[in-house]
Amino acid sequence: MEMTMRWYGSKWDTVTLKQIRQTRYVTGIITTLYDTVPGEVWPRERIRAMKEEVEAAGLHLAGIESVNIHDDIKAGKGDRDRYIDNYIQTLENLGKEDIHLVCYNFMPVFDWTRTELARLRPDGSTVLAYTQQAVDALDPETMFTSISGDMNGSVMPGWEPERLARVKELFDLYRDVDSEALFANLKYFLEKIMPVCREYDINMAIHPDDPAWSVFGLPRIITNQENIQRMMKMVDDPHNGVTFCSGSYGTNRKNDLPAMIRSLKGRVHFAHVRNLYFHSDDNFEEAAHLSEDGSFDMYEIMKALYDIGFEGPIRPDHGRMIWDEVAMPGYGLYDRALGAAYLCGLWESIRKGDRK
Ligand SMILES: [Mn+2]
Repeated sequence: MEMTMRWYGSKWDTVTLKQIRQTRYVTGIITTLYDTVPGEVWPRERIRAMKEEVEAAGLHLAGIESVNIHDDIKAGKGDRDRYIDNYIQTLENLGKEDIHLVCYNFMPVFDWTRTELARLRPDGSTVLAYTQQAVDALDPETMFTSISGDMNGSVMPGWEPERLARVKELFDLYRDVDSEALFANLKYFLEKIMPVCREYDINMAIHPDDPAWSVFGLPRIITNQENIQRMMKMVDDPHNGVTFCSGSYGTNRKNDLPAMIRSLKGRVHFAHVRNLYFHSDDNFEEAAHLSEDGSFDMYEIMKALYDIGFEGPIRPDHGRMIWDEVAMPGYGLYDRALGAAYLCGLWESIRKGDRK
């Protein structure tokens, strides 16, 4: 595996590539062209410039998170074929620049959803948190306003202000899209892009829905072992794979995370490993990566990745805000660096234990 960290680009991120390199644990960068919008073609020159910037800092560009999917594709409407052609062109440009991993999600309207971006913990750190009660008390527009107003001046991925203006319109677009239609639209998309993925050996890694259930009545399908197996089988190509995100699948406590990883042997192309602490089934907060601080057995998660022969990039996911850092919620340097060090330590002990 390669330890990586998500980075939004020098124009947006409070963390520098130099700082990431100095963690020493992290050698790879997961990034994106943050100022592109879903549906547009990523120019090859900009991809090359992004890669050169990462490499000039002594790091390796390990993959893209994300190339976002236009809502017309997810809803199966309007100009989806044109947007799929554009997506294929972007994949081709990435492939020509020797980039072979693309993370994406297929969530209608909302990306990941939290109801608090800075819940205070007893030690004075703050974390992202979710309660179903808070979601049930909000309408989608209020949700958007409250999330986008609480980001330490940053723009959160998936919560860009341009989207707020379109929330009503987006809900209309998905009015008659149920889970079955969403599966069909995902299949349609994947079948169209697989040839270019095969040609350039690009691994597509779908990110699970977060939380792993329907919010505001919108369908969500990448939520559990049964659905993800259905997705793997419906387009049965190794390039159709997953981002295994423990913090997203783990929102549903019925999901057995190590067992899910083992069922996805050969199809896990990217891993997000983080921990959650549950107050109840639908009230959770993002904990330190350390097993004891949350509800997941991080050793067993890493062991399952090791046992399936996982060789892709792995990254600590959202971190707590600690040591008075001011950064994009979830994306400060300090706690993610602690997470990276911890995950590297687990990996080394698992690897060496295996040799005995
Ligand atoms: Mn994730």
